[in-house]
Amino acid sequence: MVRHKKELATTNRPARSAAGDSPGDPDKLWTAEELIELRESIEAEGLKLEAVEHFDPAHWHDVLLDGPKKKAHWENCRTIIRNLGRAGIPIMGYNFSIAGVCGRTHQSYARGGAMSVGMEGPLETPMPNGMAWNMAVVDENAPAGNVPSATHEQLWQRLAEFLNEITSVAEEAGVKLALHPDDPPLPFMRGQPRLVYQPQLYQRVIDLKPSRANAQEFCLGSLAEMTEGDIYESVESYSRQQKLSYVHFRNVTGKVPFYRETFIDDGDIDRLRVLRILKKNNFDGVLIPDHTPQMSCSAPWHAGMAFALGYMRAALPIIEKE
Ligand SMILES: [Mn+2]
Repeated sequence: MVRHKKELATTNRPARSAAGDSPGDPDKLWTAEELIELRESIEAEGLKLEAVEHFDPAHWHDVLLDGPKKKAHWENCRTIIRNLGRAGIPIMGYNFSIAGVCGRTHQSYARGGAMSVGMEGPLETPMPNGMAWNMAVVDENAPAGNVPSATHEQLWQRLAEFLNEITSVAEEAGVKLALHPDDPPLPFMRGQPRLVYQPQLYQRVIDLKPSRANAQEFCLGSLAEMTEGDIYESVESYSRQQKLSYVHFRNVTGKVPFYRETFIDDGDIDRLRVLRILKKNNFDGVLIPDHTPQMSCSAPWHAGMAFALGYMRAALPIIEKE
């Protein structure tokens, strides 16, 4: 395997907060007014706001960690979901993960030496106390030491409790809870269990809480990185069940723990085949690029996203005319 030397400048990704990967204010939940303002600012540009992606770890970390603030954090989630509903935003994306997105490497993996994300083997470093969802500090007063390893059954129990506490509120609010699969999808990361690290585990989530509000943030990249299953069968099965709320439309080569994120036209996934399955099953939600390799120019992240969006804009009419 060729080793590359360049490192990704994290500032290339404007979606992050100025403070980097830090949680927000634990006492300041997103208000309906703020969310309405956000939606209206997007509509003023002739666009529609379809989803908010992820709770802030500051607002719900003890739901994931089964910590002492769990009940208050369920209430935070209910409040945020109600506020989304009031603001007319129909989808809340989330990733039910203790360790979060972690353990990837950033190097010039993609075509033309474009900076991209990959994996060079599993990350075994334990999670220090006070950390949740790969955010450095959710509890500044945490004692020294590491977060004890949970089991898969404990993690599923936490999800079951969460869905039991939240789903009826989401139904009333007209908001779908859209679960992202694990990124990267290994059974454990940093000594913590992962939830959806094989395609069939998504079915377990659906069956755990039958509800129109229990839906998927369907990440093609993470699903293709999984060691079992077939990406087209996954798209077929879950889109036929009408469980896709929106799709992360991206491409990869390889599988965990050794894979590379590629340009949309350059990986293992046959994009048009995926689009044809979605069309057959009447998927009418949003496709977004999620993330892409970054091009060498003054706006690396934006150029990569523009390339993916251009590809998608060209592909959709081809599929629609068939
Ligand atoms: Mn994704």
